Amino acid sequence: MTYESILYASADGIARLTLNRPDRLNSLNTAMHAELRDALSRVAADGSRVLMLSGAGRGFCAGQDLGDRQVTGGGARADLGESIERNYKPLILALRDLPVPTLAAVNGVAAGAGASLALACDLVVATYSASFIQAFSRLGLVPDSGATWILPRLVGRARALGLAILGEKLSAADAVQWGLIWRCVDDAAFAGFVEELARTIAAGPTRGLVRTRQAIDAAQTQTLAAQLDLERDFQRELGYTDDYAEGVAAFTEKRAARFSGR
Ligand code: T3D
Repeated sequence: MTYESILYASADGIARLTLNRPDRLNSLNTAMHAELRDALSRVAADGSRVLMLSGAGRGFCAGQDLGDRQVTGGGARADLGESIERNYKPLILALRDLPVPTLAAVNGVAAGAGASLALACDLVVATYSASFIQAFSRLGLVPDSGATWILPRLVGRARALGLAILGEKLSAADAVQWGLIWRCVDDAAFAGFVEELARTIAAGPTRGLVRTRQAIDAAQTQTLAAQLDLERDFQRELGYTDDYAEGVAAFTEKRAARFSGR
């Protein structure tokens, strides 16, 4: 598939996926959704060990392209449920189920489903000048693309509702303080910081890191006993991996581990 709305390249174990409609703040249209689905299906197959998601230009992603939602004469209505079912739900699930760790490099504003896209990643880092906006209430909609699921889990009910009802801009610095994202960095240092982070993750025990994501997500709905069972099962599996053998050998030999993701 030829990409027109995104850029995708994989090298040195890092899959770099860039939303690439900068004049529309990388808002999501039907073509971009199709390209994202295609690119995400390639990530594991091309040997990548981490996915880095970012945006071209000054924004990360402004959510749904509202140019596709123009209502003329106040009469038109759209089946947004169909749009969620066809595009947003598969996108968030594909990201969440990706067999490699995911890193959102939020280079600018992330609004509406654009914020949800970032928050679906395992690590979210942002420039100081970036911001997060639950823009949905400005349109009379509910937060979507997993926002109602992830927001209260990350920041608690009071802050989730405040963000969702008021639709105000949350600065990257406040997003860190609130526990919405992992870290924010000076704009000038951002590119180098995310590159180094992506390299670190790609060189890590990526199979175990994905199991870690799955375990933490499962804990949202499980009892402690069920979670202990899941940890047992994952640990049993990981105990047979090359990465575990390498980790123990590296510790014993007092050297850095060389993980393979196997
Ligand atoms: O519909 C469904 O399928 C249901 C699913 C919905 C999911 C959603 O994401 S709903 C939420 C949709 N997104 C928004 O409501 C955000 C709309 N954008 C904004 O509020 C602002 O653009 C921002 C706060 C994000 C950034 O503001 P600012 O001042 O930095 O930039 P700007 O000047 O508003 O935008 C720059 C350009 O991008 C501008 O175009 P122009 O005037 O230079 O030709 C603007 O129209 C365009 N743009 C920004 N966001 C969108 C967009 N064009 C289309 N769709 C957008 N979402």
